[in-house]
Amino acid sequence: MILGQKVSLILPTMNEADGLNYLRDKISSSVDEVLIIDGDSHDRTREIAESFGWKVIVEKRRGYGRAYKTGFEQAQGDIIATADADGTYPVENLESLIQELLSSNLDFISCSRFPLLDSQSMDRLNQFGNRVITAAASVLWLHSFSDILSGMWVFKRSVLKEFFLESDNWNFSEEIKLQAYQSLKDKFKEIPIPYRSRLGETKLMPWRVGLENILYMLGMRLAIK
Ligand SMILES: Nc1nc2c(ncn2[C@@H]2O[C@H](COP(=O)(O)OP(=O)(O)OP(=O)(O)O)[C@@H](O)[C@H]2O)c(=O)[nH]1
Ligand SMILES: [Mg+2]
Repeated sequence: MILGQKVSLILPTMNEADGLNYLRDKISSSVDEVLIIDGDSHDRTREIAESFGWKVIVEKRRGYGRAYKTGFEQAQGDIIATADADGTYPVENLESLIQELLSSNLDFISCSRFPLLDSQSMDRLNQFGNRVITAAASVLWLHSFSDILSGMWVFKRSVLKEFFLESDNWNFSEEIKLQAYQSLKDKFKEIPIPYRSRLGETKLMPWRVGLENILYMLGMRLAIK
């Protein structure tokens, strides 16, 4: 609990045993529930999460967005926080991010990885892709975004009713931020965070996903999606 608000942390997983082990001690004691949305991992992800007392929900339907939508249906917190389960995002900063959310009367914080504090933490291709896709979002929405594909968000659960989240796949990350910006305006804010190198294997094919991200965004802007 932080300032009387119950906090849920949602971590989607696909074979992220190393990441979960690493994150365990970093998660603040003010997080009331940790929800693991597992896409049928075949390593020790589920076993490890259960041994930490975290709630494991198996979501066999594939996709990053699908995992989050299932997590949002199950989360009990007044405040929802998200992060990859690969150790990249600073879950140790959650308490201060939530305090900022509440004290600044925000509804949705998207944690920006840029400018990267450690240039080694993301490979060159991903840095380039993130910049191009974020620039495209900024032009299309006439708003200067700094990281449209960040996977760490902190928001009031009550705002979910304002969103219509359609994507089941990687487009989900931009979709939720763009909808948050559109519906919440100045109650949406990007806040810089440090980003670390990934533990374990990536689940993403960068060229294909990058192209899909841009097409999805165009579709959203033209209201085809
Ligand atoms: N439940 C579930 N989780 C998924 C799925 N795909 C990816 N994930 C998890 O979603 C998170 C984001 O995936 P990543 O592979 O880290 O993608 P990324 O952050 O864009 O790329 P990296 O640079 O490799 O970190 C990780 O915790 C994955 O384990 C899926 O289909 N189902
Ligand atoms: Mg990741």
